Amino acid sequence: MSARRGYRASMTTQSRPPATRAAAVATAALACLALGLTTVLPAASAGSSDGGVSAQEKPKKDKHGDKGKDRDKSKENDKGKVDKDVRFSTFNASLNRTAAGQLLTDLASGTNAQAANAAETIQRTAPDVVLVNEFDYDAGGKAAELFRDNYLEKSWHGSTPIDYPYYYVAPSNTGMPSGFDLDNDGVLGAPGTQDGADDSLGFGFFPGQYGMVVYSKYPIATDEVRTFQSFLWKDMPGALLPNDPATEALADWYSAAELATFRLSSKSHWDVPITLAKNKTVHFLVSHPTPPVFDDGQDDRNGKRNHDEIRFWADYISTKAASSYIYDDKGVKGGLHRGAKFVIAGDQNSDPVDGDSIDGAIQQLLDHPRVDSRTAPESAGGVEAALQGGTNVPQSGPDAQDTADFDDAIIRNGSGNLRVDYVLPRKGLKVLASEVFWPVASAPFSYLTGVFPFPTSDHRLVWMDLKLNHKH
Ligand SMILES: [Ca+2]
Ligand SMILES: [Ca+2]
Ligand SMILES: [Ca+2]
Ligand SMILES: [Ca+2]
Repeated sequence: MSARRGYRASMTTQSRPPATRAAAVATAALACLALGLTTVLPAASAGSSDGGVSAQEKPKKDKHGDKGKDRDKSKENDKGKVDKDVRFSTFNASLNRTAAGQLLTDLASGTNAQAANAAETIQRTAPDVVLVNEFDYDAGGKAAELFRDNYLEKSWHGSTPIDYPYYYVAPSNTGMPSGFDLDNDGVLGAPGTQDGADDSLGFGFFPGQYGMVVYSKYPIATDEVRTFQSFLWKDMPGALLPNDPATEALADWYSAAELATFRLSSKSHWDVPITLAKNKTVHFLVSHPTPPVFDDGQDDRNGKRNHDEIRFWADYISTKAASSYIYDDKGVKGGLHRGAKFVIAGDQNSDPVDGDSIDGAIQQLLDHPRVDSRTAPESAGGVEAALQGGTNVPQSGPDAQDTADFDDAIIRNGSGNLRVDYVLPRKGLKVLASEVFWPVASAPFSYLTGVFPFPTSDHRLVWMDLKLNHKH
């Protein structure tokens, strides 16, 4: 979901070639391992409609002669030599729909223009590992497979199809009935209504709306994935629990009974270990904290939840003491072990200086002693888009670092364009290159980003190349 909607047109000037990259190298076909893994989640909340966790490996295809132009000379071998970099990416692709099952229908058709644009955006930037935010969840992982088979593996406007042998999806708190009147409007919202969406464990009109999926060219250690969908907000020490301003008691927006079921994550938080080679694992830490907006009133409960959803990863990668309160959906306690490599990715819905998130929310990660945030991905298109004016004018954040094209109208309290999508590596992982995929209007592929109403998404794909040895 976007922080804001509504919009004006943009203008054109300079041009810059987008990043391109060759498809995967040839590999012999492997035996098909169709893993229908199911994880039983603890019954931590009323009305849970959690489905199973899905992950899949599929046989790799022979792709002889499918090399194309390589952005990196070190990739010019296809003989199994080690290459030097891995591209991590985050992309809020707006592959959410208004009704359950609609995304499946769109993806099954193979002809949905917006899905094709989302796929082409991924193809043109060719990440090795990508988090897709706003991707409606279904229990069988069917949408993830249809998007891969019918869109990512097809050519659009002459693009090179991209092959992801691995993906991971799991349930989301969005649209899951809480059984409580969480927005305190006096009514328990019915499923599928606006109030039902507001009263859900995470904002959503049906279970799984605005979910997410990870695609990878490298194996995902599915057995070692940790999910934090059921972690309760109240179990975070010093949680910014919202206050009902109409009462004298503090931090009482949610009743004790509500807090006993209220989950921290508005969607889910996943630690997805990516196996680059034997004993070479990178933990891809992904989430999509709630926008700090909507009908909050004085309690700013979405801003506070956003802050603490971001804080979760800050604690997870911190000392044993700081992460000791954390438990995952299997009941395993604690954070990431100290030596582990990680990349944090996602639409964090927080700009470092502009927008409506709580001051310091994203700095919990940007200024974290174990995170290297020195490289902020940039684009020329973000600079051009700031000419939309309005709220963009008084903003102080660098326009080149913006990743989302939000409403700029001051009269609507539009947030303007913001930096909200991040790929943040652990300190010590060398950053080789990075970009926000946002071509200026006159440049190739600007038809993928466009202007409101957007052809693909109001967010831009962000990628970062990290120096990491790996096979093939
Ligand atoms: Ca309500
Ligand atoms: Ca109060
Ligand atoms: Ca805008
Ligand atoms: Ca901005």
